[in-house]
Amino acid sequence: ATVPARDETLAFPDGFVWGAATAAYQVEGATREDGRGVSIWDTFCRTPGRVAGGHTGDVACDHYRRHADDVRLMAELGLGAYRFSVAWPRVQPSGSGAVNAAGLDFYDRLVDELLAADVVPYVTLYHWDLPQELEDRGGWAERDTAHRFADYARIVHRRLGDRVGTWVTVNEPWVAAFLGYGMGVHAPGRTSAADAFRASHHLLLAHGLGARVLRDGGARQIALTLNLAPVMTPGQVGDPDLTPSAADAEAVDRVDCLLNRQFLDPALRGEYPEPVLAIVERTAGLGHVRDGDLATINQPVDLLGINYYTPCVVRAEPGEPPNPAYPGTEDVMFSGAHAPTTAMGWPIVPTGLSRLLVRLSRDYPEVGLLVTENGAAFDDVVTGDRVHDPDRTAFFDNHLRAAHEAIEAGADLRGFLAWSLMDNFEWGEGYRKRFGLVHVDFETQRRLPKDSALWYREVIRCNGLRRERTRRPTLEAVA
Ligand code: GBH
Repeated sequence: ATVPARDETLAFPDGFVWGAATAAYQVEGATREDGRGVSIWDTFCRTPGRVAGGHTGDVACDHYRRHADDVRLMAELGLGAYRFSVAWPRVQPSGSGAVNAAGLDFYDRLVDELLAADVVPYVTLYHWDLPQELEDRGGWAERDTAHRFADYARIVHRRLGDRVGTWVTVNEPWVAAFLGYGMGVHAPGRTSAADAFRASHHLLLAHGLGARVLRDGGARQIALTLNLAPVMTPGQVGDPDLTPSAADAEAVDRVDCLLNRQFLDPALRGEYPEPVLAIVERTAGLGHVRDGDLATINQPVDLLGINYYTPCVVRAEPGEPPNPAYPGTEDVMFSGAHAPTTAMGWPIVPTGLSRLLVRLSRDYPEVGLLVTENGAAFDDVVTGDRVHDPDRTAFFDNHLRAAHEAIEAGADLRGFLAWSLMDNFEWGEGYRKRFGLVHVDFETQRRLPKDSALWYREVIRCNGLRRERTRRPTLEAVA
């Protein structure tokens, strides 16, 4: 096969990074193997009623044992990069002190296999699997956890830093803090708004302390990954009946501060937005925000990792009570977008990605941008050895077009990592929601690249998309 001529493709910049991502607890399994300690997700999964179907990550994709095959698969798909996370409890079973050599050995082998296959490893240090012993001492609501994270970062970097150039400190502090400590729908399942704000700050502090350790160790590229969502009014996502009012604009700004700028501004500007400080103060006080913390958090970073799935759609609704787990959201109505949704129920709004990227490059011009996650769950149809998932292909196609538009508008986007390499343990949803490019049969562990994976391989090979969409990007089920 030949690469189409440049003018037949929507070309991405030279050197654009194409890859896919996973996270340790979602794929590894082997939760009791080789000295791994217990994480808050092991505990959460064992608590009745927490995870759909009572599913756990005990086996997951059995990636801990099948890593060599999985790397071969990545090479076959032509991936240029693979973002994975290190399980803290494999490296330090109690979260501090003793190091478990077997745990580090696993990631060491994985990195070597990736490099041998020409797949560049991108390492995330924290993707939500906190060692249980640290949670027993207060978890992210306690400041000490940030210092323990810095020690752990040093240990991992010392072992892998000679071969791994790009490091993500923390994945999605908003989710870890607000879903884990505020709403209780993620581990550790706590429901205190004050603790959620404390956890947010300590996760940011962990990022700063970790980034400093990585920089001192000579890391080439350091990133923080945030779940970012453009905050939009219903009118901006296609509902013709609703035009934003001044009150809507205020609601949008407040929610943007809580969801996005609560993390962007400390990390990239060394300050909390005023409205966030006011909300934190009346919810949790500001005793946990110490002098010098913001300078620590504001370490130079090379990349901002963006996880984008769907916009946040809000409008003003005077009298609407705040979500008790999410103070500051009074007088705001969170509403769905008038758009088709994925199997998660998340509206599909590709323009949200272009809007977000352009806004980030305008407001935070110093930092390079990398999409560290984007993807969708659908109810895939397996027929023999094919998985027809045209909705997923259309999802990626449309989001990549949006990313391309943002690049043309000047956004410094360096790469795109699809979520996810393969179907895996989807947190509170267990195995019922499939985000993979590769289908996993959880009975047999057979891997089967979906049609979207074959399509993605072509995108990577051409470093771009065909100018003409090959099919209408509708959401109609497969014939
Ligand atoms: C990511 O988080 C995680 O990093 C990854 O591990 C996970 O598997 C993946 O997403 C898929 O879930 O209900 O319309 O208001 C995603 C963070 C936060 C994105 C909540 C969607 C709510 C959408 N998510 N958000 S909506």
